[in-house]
Amino acid sequence: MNHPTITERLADPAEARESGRRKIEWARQHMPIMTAIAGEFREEQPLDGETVAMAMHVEAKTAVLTEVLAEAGAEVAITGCNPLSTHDDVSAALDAHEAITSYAERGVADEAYYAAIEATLEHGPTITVDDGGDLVMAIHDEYPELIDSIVGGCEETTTGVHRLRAMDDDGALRYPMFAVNDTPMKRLFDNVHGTGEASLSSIAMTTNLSFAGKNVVVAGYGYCGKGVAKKAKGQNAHVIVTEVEPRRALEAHMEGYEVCSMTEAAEKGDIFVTTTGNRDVIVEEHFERMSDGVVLANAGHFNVEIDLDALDDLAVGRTEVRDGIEEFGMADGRRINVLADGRLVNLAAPVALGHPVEVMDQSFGIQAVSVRELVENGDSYGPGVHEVPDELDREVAEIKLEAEGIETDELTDEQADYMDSWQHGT
Ligand code: RBV
Repeated sequence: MNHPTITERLADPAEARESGRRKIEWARQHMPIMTAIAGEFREEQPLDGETVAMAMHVEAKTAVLTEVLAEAGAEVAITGCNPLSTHDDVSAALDAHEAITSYAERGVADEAYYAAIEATLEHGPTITVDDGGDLVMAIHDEYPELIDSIVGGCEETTTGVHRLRAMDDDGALRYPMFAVNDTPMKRLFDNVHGTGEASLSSIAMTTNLSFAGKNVVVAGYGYCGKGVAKKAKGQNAHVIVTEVEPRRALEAHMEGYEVCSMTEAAEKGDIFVTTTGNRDVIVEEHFERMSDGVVLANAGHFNVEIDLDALDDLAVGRTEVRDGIEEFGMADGRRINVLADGRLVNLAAPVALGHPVEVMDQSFGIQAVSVRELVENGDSYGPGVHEVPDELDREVAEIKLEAEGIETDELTDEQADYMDSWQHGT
């Protein structure tokens, strides 16, 4: 195991640790779900003897999850799931914890990025926690010998779950994986509000431009696209949605958004945000139609939605016009600005902080109870993709409602019977 930890790579790890620690403490203060789960985990030590490997966006909220898993008795090895989303100071603060090793470092090239994933796996995980599926892929491709001792894993994001389902359909997935992304407590909040707010705030902070009065093109009207569209409308933009799925296109239409093809949208848009999870969403024919000064940002997991190779081919020059903004100059004088190298803007822009703390509290609350479930009942899940049991999702929702001081009604026995019965009519 010779890949260096973040501590070994930093010039002043002590200073970094101190700054990272403050970020983590701030996040933890605003994470009532994680605080409640941490209390239970410290007392009951459900992960005693387990080794958890994580590949996630290494910043303050993720650090809270990492520490809570360590507090539950696990040894944890962590690395990034995107070369630009790591906060080195947070990574250093995590690495200082006796049960945690962090290999995450911001801005590393591909080779070091994958070497860090391998270093994480050298710890011999019994549980994996992924955002995008890199650990699961590396295990199946290069470390299949680990599979026998792995109880299971958790996947955070839509793209990762999509990859896992494709793998499962091919009969290639060899251990149980929870689709954390698909739970209501994750997807209805993180994907919608988290992606919406964090993407727009990162774009605003990076460009210092307003959304008001602009044409904002949102590619994809899934959960993430809905969030981006709604928040952009809330900031007085004219929102244009592009879709490939007819029902989603109609849904966007009935929400009052303009819906058209990307070919048409390319001519109208001032700011473009891709949220599809697919590749080649904005390509050469679109770049050719765009106005001078447009801003392009991606909010999907991978940097494949905007065809940067084609844009580079068209460009006569490339200039970093502001931190996190690259201007591609076209032969006819138009300028096309790309944020954060086309990587997910809410995490990879230089000023990005990731999703708001409150939504990550929910997502990571589900991660924590899913890991606990794997340890407690892992034997009952076969290889493949599994839904997180609904009672775990409810458990996390109830902790949050209590923390917010929100009371809900309860079904009476008569109501519960009524809902379960098929015999009642008029
Ligand atoms: N995400 N993590 C953060 N740690 O700040 N922000 C967003 C953070 C996750 C989110 O859950 C989404 O599913 C995934 O990043 C996409 O990679």
